[in-house]
This record gives sequence, structure tokens and C-alpha cells, in this order.
Amino acid sequence: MEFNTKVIHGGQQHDPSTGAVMPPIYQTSTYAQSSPGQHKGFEYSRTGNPTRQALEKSIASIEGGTYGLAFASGLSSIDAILKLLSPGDEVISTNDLYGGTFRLFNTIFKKFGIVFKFIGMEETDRIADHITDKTKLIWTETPTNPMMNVIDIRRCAEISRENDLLLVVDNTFATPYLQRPLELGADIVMHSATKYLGGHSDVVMGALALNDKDLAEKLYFIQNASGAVCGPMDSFLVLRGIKTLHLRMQRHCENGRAVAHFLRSHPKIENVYWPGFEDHPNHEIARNQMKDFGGMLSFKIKGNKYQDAIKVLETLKVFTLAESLGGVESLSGHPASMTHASIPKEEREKTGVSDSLIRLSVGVEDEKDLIEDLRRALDLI
Ligand code: P1T
Repeated sequence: MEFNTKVIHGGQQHDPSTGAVMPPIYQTSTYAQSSPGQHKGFEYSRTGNPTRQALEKSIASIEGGTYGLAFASGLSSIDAILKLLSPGDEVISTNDLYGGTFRLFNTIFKKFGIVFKFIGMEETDRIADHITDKTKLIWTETPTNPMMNVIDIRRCAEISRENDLLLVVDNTFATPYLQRPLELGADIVMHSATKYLGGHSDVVMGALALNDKDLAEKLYFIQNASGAVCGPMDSFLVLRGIKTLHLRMQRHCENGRAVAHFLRSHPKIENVYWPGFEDHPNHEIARNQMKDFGGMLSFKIKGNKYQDAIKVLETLKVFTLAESLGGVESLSGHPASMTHASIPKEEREKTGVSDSLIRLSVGVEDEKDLIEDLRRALDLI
């Protein structure tokens, strides 16, 4: 089945009891048993729920995986992966990543004895220098949030196989429409489904997809034992969102390209971070592992003044200043004070997240309105 068909039909069946084409929202916490242990496949909705199960099958299908899991948020799906580890285990993580992921690693899991090494992974050869006999997992995000660095997933997969490690790819920015990490050798693909999978800024959710049965059983156990599951209504909304993922992503990519080129040609702009430019440091890798370059980009204004960035953010009208990304509407953000505020200033500045950096999630509106909005805001500085 091709991807554009999988988003609609992958892992789906008509509701067995009524023939409903969309799975009903099984808004129930529990299921009747005729005798203890005698039930129709579901016992309790933390353990399993038919609407969530339909979504989990869809996620597995679109990522080219066998198993899917849905969680209450992107962070709780990351939390579940980290719970595969034990005190003393080491994780090598990209140093440019969502601030909340950094905070989860560096505060919560560090306290429980997991050791994190944050490194720039644009040059994958650096990874080997940090592997010890305690290393268990490589954590990557590609493209990275917010600097849009691209990490070579195939090469990371080779390194993790050679050293018997797990490779996790946070595929939130790319989505399986653009890149399918499991097919490139990753062990687990992770999503903030809050973003493009849901696609309409109305749900907070996380998701995992993978192929290995033993690993999937461990994660299903953690999902049930820790309990950070998503509800049936949210499962329905994300399942509904996924059905138009391919259409939305196509427009996000077109608009992202138009906005990136507009900004790059603007005399007040210093730098635009978007993997579609031929001089992006890992453009060739992006071309190789992605179908197109997505709707996320970041930029810095000439002079790198904080006040100029704030003025632009306050002036934009079609772009709403807000946390999050990946919805149909365009959003702007100030990573240093919003999404990445939990990373110490010296750390985030090393990766380029300065006080003057602006991040855009380019939506699916008319590109002319988006460009006009940016032109007007830049005229005022
Ligand atoms: O917000 P939540 O659904 O828990 O997902 C966390 C997360 C994980 N990974 C990436 C790459 C993310 O971008 C996020 C959430 N990011 C934002 C809210 C943001 O505005 O960047």
C-alpha cells in the first residue's frame, strides 16, 4: 500500500459491531466481563481502548512499523522510552532538541542515575567518541528543533547496530510523509502527535512506532504500568488528522519553501535555517532521507537584536505568536524565551538559539498572505 493510501486505510477496519467507517469514540473506562478474565479483548481503558487501538495501528502503518503506541503527550512517550533504561546507563543525545525533551532528560532522568551526553550530531562520526560500555541509547531529532540541523539516520543506525545500542528518532518535524526512520534502520520512531499528525492544534498527544516484538512488549508494559495514555476523544481526533497528513504536508512544504526563499532574499535577514537550501550543511543528507523539506524554519535578523525579533513577533498577524507547531495555521515563536527557555542560556547559545532567533511553523494558508505578513513586520524594524 502506498503512503497516501496508508494514511486513510492503514491498519483500519470498519467497526465490527456497526460497520461504522470511522471508529466510534469508545468513551468508556472499563468493559464488562462474563466471568473474571472472560471479555471481548478489552478490560480497562488504560490497558487498551478500541479507539486508541485503531489510532495505534494507523501510526504503526504510516511509519512502516509493526507496533504503534499512543500516549498522553509527546513527552510522556519519551518518558516511556527512557524507562527502558536502568541507573548508570548512558544516552547520547543531539544537543539541539526540543527544550522540554532536554528538561526531561537533564532534570528528571538524570536524578534517577541515567547519564546524558549532549553532542552535535550533524557530523555523525562524533558519536563514536562518546560510546562507552554503559551506552544504551542514541537519541536524535531530525530536523532538529529549532535550528533545523539534519542528522544522517542511516549512519546513526549503522553506529547503533555496531555497538548494540537502540536508536530513537524524534520524527515530529518531518512526519512519516517526509521521512520514515524505521525504514532507514532506527529502532523506535517517536512523535509529538500534538503537531503534524493531529494537525489542527486541538490535541496534546505522543506516539511511538517500532518493529521489534520484545521491545514493543516492554513499551506496552510501561504504557500500562506508568499509565500516561491518551483518551478516546483525542485518539479519534488524531486518527482524523492523519487522514489528511499527506495533503497538509504537501502544502506545508510548498509554503515553507516560498517563505524560506522570501526571507533569504530580504535585505534585513542575516540567516535562514531551512534544510532545502543547497548550502544547508546537510542538504545532501536531507535530500537523501527526506521527500521534501517541510514547513518549519528559523531565522535571524541582521544585527541580531533581541528587540527587533520581539518587534517582528508582536507585529505579525497571520502568524500567531504561540508555542507548538504543525497545525494548519501558521505560528511564530521565540525559542529562547518560549520552547527552549528550559535550556541554560550558555548551552542553547552554543547551538545557535540566541535571543534574536525566530522560529516559524508555516501553515497551509495562501503563501501570498504569509509573505505579506512577514514583509510588513520586517518593514517596521
Ligand atoms: O508537547 P508534547 O506533545 O509533549 O511534545 C514534546 C515534543 C517532543 N519533540 C519535539 C520535536 C517537539 O517539538 C515537542 C513539543 N514542541 C513544542 C511544543 C514546540 O513548540 O516546539
